[in-house]
Amino acid sequence: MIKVLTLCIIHQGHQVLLGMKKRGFGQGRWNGFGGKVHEGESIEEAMKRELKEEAGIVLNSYEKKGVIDFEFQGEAQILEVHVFKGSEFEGEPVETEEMKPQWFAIGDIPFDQMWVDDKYWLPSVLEGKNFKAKFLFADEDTLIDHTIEWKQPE
Ligand code: S76
Repeated sequence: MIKVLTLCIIHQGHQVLLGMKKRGFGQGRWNGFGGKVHEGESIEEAMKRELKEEAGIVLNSYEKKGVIDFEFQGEAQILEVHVFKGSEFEGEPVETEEMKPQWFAIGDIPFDQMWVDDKYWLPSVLEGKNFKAKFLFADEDTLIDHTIEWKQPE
């Protein structure tokens, strides 16, 4: 069983916009914005909808950067996360029920308060690389194994 999700990191100049997840999966961690792709919706439509819902912004420019498969040991479901990097948007990021947005300088990204996989892929994505990865977790805090394939942007 595969669940398809989106994840978008907003990157402008020397800063990234992350959100503190206030409830649900990943609560208490800084993360990109995203969520489940709904039936009848494209992956890109879902990515933009989630940014509007979670941060109150309308995205005008973005690039697809890769796909990550997440597996949690003992769970049948694979999370297939489509990763985007956004740049131009309209509106001011606002706190919503789900997320509290905050800008971070690239050198101050709070990796110790993020999903443990992020430090493996986010820095290179911010440098412009594309990738495909798999991460196997034992539980939400424990990474068992991973593989990452880096690709030249098309
Ligand atoms: O960067 C991440 N965002 C998530 O929502 C989940 N990583 C991750 N790993 C399970």
